[in-house]
Amino acid sequence: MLKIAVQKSGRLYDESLKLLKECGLYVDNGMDQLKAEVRNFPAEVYFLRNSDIPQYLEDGVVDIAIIGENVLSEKNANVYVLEKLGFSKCRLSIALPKTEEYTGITSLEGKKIATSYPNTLQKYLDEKHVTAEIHLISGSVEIAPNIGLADAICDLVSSGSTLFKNGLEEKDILFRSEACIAANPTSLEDKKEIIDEILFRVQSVLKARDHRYILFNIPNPQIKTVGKMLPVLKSPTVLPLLDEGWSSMHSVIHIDDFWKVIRGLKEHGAQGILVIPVENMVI
Ligand code: PRT
Repeated sequence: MLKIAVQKSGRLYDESLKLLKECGLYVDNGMDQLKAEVRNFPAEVYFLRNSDIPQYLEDGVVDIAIIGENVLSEKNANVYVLEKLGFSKCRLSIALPKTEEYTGITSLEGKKIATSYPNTLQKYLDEKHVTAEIHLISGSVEIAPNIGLADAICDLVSSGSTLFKNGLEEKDILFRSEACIAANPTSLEDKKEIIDEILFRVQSVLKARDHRYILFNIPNPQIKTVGKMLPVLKSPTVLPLLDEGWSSMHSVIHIDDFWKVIRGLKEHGAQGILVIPVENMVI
């Protein structure tokens, strides 16, 4: 049995369960359940508090976890990050009231900084040879400067709207984070086969999310030119249409190339362009 930890509730919960589902793991979870079996895979899912997961992972209570890199870094957890997952992206930043001058982290020498990330902040200050007073706060860090508790804050930022609402400005980024899959080092050896299987599925799902399947009709004289425009995995599929002189071309493209490719196809006479999401991609 592979033991997988996910956040019990909060920002990581929905995406974590969605990913497991896309990987073909169907979790029978009811409300407020702490543990749930996976119906069709030898695994159990543990629903835990985000902040507790690094310890459970390090102690081997769970084998792998879906967790923010920021938490692993703060807890200095002895675990391996196997794959970044591309969601819950945020940055751990220094922010100050808008009116305060900031010319770099040395501006905070001798100042008070409120944070829920004392270890990451202290490490950063040490690297920069800055001495500052760290005030540990577990929530609503953003209000600290307004109530005179601190001169600056060090907190997670994603959209920046919380900082804005509190009259603060992001000045420095200490750390960029996103959700990842992390593993206990011993489990990586003892349960290598099943962890490899999960990782293989996750990588296929992530790859598929970045790609689209396209198919279109094209006049035969344009096939070669259009073929060169498609950054395909191997070579595009070309099938004859009933209408003489026309073919149907199929390919898979990366979303970053999407609009450029579509425009080029139209310019070369492509018609009936269909774009389809890819569920899984094994290459
Ligand atoms: O209670 P538990 O221990 O389970 O969880 P938690 O309170 O740590 O969890 P939660 O759900 O708040 O966050 C889980 C994870 O989501 C974090 O550890 C990060 O990896 C990730 N994440 C991504 C964020 C944010 N973005 C984020 N913006 N976590 C918190 N925030 C907060 C931030 O602290 C600030 O208060 O959102 C506010 C700022 O957001 P913006 O959009 O206004 O900039």
